[in-house]
Amino acid sequence: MKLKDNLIAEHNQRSIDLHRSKFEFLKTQIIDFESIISKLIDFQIAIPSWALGNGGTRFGRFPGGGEPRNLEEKIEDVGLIHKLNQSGNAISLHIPWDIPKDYQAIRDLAKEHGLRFDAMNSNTFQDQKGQEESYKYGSLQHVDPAVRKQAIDHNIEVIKHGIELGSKSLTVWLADGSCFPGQLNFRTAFQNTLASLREIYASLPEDWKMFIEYKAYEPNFYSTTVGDWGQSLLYASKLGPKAFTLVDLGHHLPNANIEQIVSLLLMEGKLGGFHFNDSKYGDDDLTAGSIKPYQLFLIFNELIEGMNDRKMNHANDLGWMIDASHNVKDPLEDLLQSVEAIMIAYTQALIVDRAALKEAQLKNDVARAQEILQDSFRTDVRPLVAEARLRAGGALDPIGLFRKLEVRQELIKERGFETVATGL
Ligand code: LRH
Ligand code: MN
Ligand code: MN
Repeated sequence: MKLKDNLIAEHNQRSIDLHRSKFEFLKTQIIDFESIISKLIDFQIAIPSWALGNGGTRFGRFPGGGEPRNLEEKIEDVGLIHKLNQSGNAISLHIPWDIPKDYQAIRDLAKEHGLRFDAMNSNTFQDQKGQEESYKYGSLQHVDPAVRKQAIDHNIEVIKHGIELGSKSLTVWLADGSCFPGQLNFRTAFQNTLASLREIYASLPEDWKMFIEYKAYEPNFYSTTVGDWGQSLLYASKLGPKAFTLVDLGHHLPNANIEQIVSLLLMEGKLGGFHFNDSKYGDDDLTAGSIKPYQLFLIFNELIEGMNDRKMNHANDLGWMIDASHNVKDPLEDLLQSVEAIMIAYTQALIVDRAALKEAQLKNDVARAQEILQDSFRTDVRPLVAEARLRAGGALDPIGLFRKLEVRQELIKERGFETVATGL
């Protein structure tokens, strides 16, 4: 299903007056709104291929129908999101869930939708049909070199698919770890993993990055071999300049200070990118900003401070991606909400009075520092985000238009209700 440009323009026309009055009011409170708008237009968030259907939990799955049945339909769904909000111009693939059969056709389809291929994700956390060795006791960490070799070869294969599609990065997330004390030797597991990662690293093209994603627990419940940012940073530092740490917001122990982690990784030049989502308890994979929007803002506050300090390009120098799962909402609506929440947090962080904050910090004026941050967080920047979307050709109200056009109903007609779950 493809949306026509005139539908978006007509929809915008209906609410333009209300938008204008809100925007004019906000303009009076923000000094450099034009430069913020151009930053917002440039800022793009990649959509994971596995988040386009209903994920479910280990207790069940309740599909809403019309889910994409193959890579082509996943690209079409991301194209729909991008058409509506003009902020999601990339798709991140997971291999083997998304193996392209015809590279040229896939590249052409993505181009037609204005999309590029973000990080490629390898999968050594599941056994695939016909696979010789099992990952039950780990992959890159495994005590058996044959299992490690199989996992290394898989990652190299993923890089090859990525090269064909024009991707520039590989994300390695490992389920490796242990469920019980004594199950493995921590140092051997680390060293095996490092040696395996070195072989994968050696296959990276010159202009590629490797992202090492950490996770505190699950599916292993006693230890994880890339369990936190410290361990990820160790691997990334030992591997070399193309290796970076990837922060998935749901992969920390409760109450971790993620903004501080982000700040220090940036300082070390080792922050690679993000998997945005939100959580209350664990790796809940909920809509970004739905539970802890202040945390999301504080993360962006550190990002902007650190990126400006290092003269980094906000849009291109880090990998921005969503990693979410949807149990009770329409996946496309949920993803539109996540992108919006990320854009809002980014905008709120852009309007922080940095000179005043620095002054407050130097004077140990704690109350003033808090006022400055909360003043930005409590500013309703939605008209600014909507203005950027409007100027880029997107819809003023993406979810409103999605519903008005009955996109989901159309997708169900096209693809059926009983669609197969692809991916998680
Ligand atoms: C692991 C994870 C990782 C995987 C994705 C499916 O919890 O966050 O990024 O690739 O989920
Ligand atoms: Mn993730
Ligand atoms: Mn996760």
